[in-house]
Amino acid sequence: MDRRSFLQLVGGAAVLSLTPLKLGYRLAGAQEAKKLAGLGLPELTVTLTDSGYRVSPETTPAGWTLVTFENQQSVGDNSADIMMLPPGETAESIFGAMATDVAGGPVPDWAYKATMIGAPWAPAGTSAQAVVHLTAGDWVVFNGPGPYEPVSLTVTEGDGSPAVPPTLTADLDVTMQEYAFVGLDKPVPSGQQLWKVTNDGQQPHLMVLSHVPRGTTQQQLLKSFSAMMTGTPTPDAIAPDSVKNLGGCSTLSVGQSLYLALDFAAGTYGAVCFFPDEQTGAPHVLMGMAQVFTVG
Ligand SMILES: [Cu+2]
Repeated sequence: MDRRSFLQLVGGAAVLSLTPLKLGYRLAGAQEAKKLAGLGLPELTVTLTDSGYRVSPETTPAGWTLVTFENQQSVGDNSADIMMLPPGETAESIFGAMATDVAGGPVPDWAYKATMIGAPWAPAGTSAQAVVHLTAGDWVVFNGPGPYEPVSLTVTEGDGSPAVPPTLTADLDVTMQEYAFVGLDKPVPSGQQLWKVTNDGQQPHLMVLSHVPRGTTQQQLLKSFSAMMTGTPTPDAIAPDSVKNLGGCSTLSVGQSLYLALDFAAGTYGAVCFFPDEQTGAPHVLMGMAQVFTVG
């Protein structure tokens, strides 16, 4: 597998599960939403419809920001990439590069260097929330594999709000690195919770959370994703249609963190990264970046 498939791979999760989740997961509830709204942070809504993205407002102050991702598409699951434009690039130059990639070009170097702060992942017809950190500058909201125009987001100098939201405490810290999710080795309690997700590695990473059949093992999860993505069958694989993508976050660049609101029912889940490796071009899941965890 080479780096040309970057865009398809980053959005690969959307391809794997086209059915909105009906079991095992509840959306971040009203209680959690109220708690996050109560922080008094600036709010940003990113909406994805079948025709593309919208951001509201289009100009927002720097600092920690409550992002609501509304997935108003009719099928599938999705997120948004929120990226500060790399030096010397414009939305047009990036969009042009993305279009070239879809046609088979290499993964552009800026994909590994750009600042990307993550956004929540949500099945069609649902919404999800996260608290993310925006710095002043010109940003774009886009989606590699989707045929959507990137939309601009202008972040103005803030009022010097603190680097860490003062009243926000995570229930769980999850760290992404090459090639692992650290912090998911113990069972996670069910119900509403806030995860702090940090990229402590040397490459960008993302986290798609999927409901998988009860009792799925770590080896089975890795082998199953490998089979799904390479087309090579493996004997004890779980069926692709039993994997339901239901949340997570889009790409975080090196050193970035976000706070992700989640609400789990008891069951077995997998955290998976599809970002293409800088050296091999293989999605990180093929290099072992998938973690089974249990809830409840
Ligand atoms: Cu990764």
